[in-house]
Amino acid sequence: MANEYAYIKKQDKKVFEAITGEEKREAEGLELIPSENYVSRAVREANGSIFTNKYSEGYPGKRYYGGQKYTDVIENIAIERACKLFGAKFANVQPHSGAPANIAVYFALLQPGDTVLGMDLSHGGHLTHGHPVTYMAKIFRFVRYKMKNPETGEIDYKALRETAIKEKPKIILAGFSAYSRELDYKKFVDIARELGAISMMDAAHIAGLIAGKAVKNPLDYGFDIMTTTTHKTLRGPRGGMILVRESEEIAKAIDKSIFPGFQGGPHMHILAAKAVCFGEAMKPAFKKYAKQILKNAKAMEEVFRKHKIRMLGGGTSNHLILADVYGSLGVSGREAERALDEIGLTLNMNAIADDPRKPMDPSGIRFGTPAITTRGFKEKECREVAEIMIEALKNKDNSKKKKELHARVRKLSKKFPIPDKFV
Ligand code: DSN
Repeated sequence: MANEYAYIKKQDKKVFEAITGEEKREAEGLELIPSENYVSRAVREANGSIFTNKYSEGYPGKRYYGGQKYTDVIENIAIERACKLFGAKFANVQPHSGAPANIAVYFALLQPGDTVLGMDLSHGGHLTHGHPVTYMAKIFRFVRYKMKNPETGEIDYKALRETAIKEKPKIILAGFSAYSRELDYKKFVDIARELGAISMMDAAHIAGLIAGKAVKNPLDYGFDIMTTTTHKTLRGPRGGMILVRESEEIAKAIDKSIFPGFQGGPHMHILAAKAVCFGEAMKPAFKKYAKQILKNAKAMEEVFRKHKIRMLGGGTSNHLILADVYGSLGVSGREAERALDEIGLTLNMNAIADDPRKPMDPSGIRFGTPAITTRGFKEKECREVAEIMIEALKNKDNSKKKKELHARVRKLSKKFPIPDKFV
């Protein structure tokens, strides 16, 4: 470790130990949570920069505090790069994360009681798409669509259209956090246009794949709005962003909704890190990275198929796999998460479509390749990781076997250290 934490070390031993403990955990294990990644040193430097000191409510050229010479530079760079990367006319780069980005869109465009049509959480949607436990569900009315067939992952577009005709949503929302196939964007946009609804894509999981042109760009298919986080496949700092394809009216409503409607001052150090991350994502190396994420996920899929483990959607077309480990191996999602954690593989338990088990101990595990691809893993290493996972699950009570597998994980981690730079 460099002298990176010299001041914390002297000043606050407990925090220092937690930071260095996490550093070791990340270095020695392998990160398979599909919504996590390793950022570059440049992103971390910007994230830890002096801009954390500054208040800058408002937008470039229209702030409520003085001293904005450099904040405006940062925010303008971030906006310009975001628009270019995703082919959008407008970008708001201030959302603190993905949930606030989605919420700000709802408040920008809806009145209390208005309806949103989104993907069911248990079929891959996200909490902020109106799950009953969220505050948004108390304010707006959320109705749902599902997959037609969890074995293929195809969305039931016919039912989606019928529900839309019946429920008259103001927003038709595509996007997911546990879905492994590509959506038919044209169908969403056609239905929204037919019914005069706004089309919104939550691309949090796949923004990096879109930026790297490894998957289709929903904005090319006419989506009005695209929200995302910046810390998943996009490999940037923890944060969010809202892109508007072309409507100035929508963009203005969203800007007002973020500030002053919902958030206070933007986190300018994070905006600086977003600008750096977007700069990285514009480089040719990022395209290679995004494509490798998909190849690596496919390599893991092959191994899971070979071992006859059921995958929701029948496999993957993106960066993640949702495997029914309870149905296939009799190991619950929670047991699987724990067993794999013990050998240095981090992933998360996840409900599967129409899960017979409870959310806190579901049937599935969700894992993906964005982070290990950042470490330089190719198909060969990903196949090995998949084999290790399955062997560990089959031997979850065999401590000798698990020790052996842990050593293999350590060896791989050592061979592929977390890189400092990508461009
Ligand atoms: N927590 C994120 C994920 O893991 O998908 C989404 O909010």
